[in-house]
Amino acid sequence: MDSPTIPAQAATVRPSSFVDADRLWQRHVAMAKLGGTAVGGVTRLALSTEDIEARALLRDWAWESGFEFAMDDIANVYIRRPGRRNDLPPVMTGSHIDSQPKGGRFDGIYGVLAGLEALQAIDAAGIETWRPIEIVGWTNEEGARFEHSLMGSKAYAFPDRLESLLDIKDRDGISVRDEVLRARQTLGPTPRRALGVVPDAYLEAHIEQGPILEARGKRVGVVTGIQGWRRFVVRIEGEAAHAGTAPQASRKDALMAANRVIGALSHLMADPDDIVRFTVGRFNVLPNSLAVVPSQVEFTIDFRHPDERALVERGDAIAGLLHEHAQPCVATLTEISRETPIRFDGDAFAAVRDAARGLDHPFMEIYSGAGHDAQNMFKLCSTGMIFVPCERGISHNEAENASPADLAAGAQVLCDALVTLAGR
Ligand code: HGY
Ligand code: MN
Ligand code: MN
Repeated sequence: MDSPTIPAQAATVRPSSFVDADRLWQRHVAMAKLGGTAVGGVTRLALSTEDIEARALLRDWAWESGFEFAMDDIANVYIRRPGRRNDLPPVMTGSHIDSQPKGGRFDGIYGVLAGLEALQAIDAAGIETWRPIEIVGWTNEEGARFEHSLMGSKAYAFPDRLESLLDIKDRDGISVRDEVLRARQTLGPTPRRALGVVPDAYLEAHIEQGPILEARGKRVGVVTGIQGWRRFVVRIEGEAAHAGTAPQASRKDALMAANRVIGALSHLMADPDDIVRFTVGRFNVLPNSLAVVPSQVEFTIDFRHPDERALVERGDAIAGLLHEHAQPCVATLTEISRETPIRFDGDAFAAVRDAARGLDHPFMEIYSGAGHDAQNMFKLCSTGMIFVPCERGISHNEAENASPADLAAGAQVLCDALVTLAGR
């Protein structure tokens, strides 16, 4: 059997030296037009028209660059550069294409565009890798439109979940299945990629979405792990009544009950060390009319922690508090998503760390507060992540910003780490 070969040139010139910061930046600028908002942010909700257009743009760039393009049964898209041994499992890298409503230009799409830039740099360096390298653009990482985050990578890592994920509907009753079909029709004949193919390794580049790298003057973060989360939907059923006539004592006011519940939850989640993350991010009231006692409230809980024990203990206490404080209304609690904290190690983590060491950019190890598709890929293979700073740590916000030089530095680390992994 042949052994992996890398041309002599690569021994002296790192492929990362072919990363083109301006090309990478211009692609961000072009992508940001798809769903671009008036103040420079992006609303590119999962499988919306803009999100489907982004897939078509990625396909065009892949083809222009001479790479293969494919899509799977949940509209994750793949850009592939063959290796010498295409029967071997690929090394994969990527991130998500969708954004939050009024989100930023870099959250997610950076990891896809950095992957494409890395592939082009590897091409320019004249390197033939042993394994194929695949860039993936994941569907619905955010869970904003279809309330199940990390969806595309979940279907990839657990293909038996595909059908139930496709059945999830947005608030207008449109299902993921409907929109995947629309993506397929819009893109036209596209090779179909199978879900569940176990890669040799997975890397993901992402903006940090927090303030640490910038504050410490680092250009690159070698990610050591990701905290876990539990996410719930709470529904409180009360009774509509006339605001002018219904006596206070006999009311079943769902909003007042929600107010008591959220107060109790804030107490439960209080943490002097500021490690717990607790958010009520969506809140809906019915009938939402000035002179009517609210009959129903629905809200979400996003609770995160790096320690699984804390997730279990505080998370399991939510139900009891809810029933106690919602009275005389009736409350139901549904856990819609749960992720255990993870620690990166092994070959993928080492490849990122060694690539960062081999370049001149200041770097540090960093733990991720935000969730990423890497959490699902971690269940399949050796996994690592690369962070770059974002201005003032602002993310999930239209003001999100990152510098061309920092974005390029992260793409360089990705590029060298991919060549190492794909050469094994
Ligand atoms: O919410 C998160 O951490 C990620 O953006 N899904
Ligand atoms: Mn993201
Ligand atoms: Mn996000």
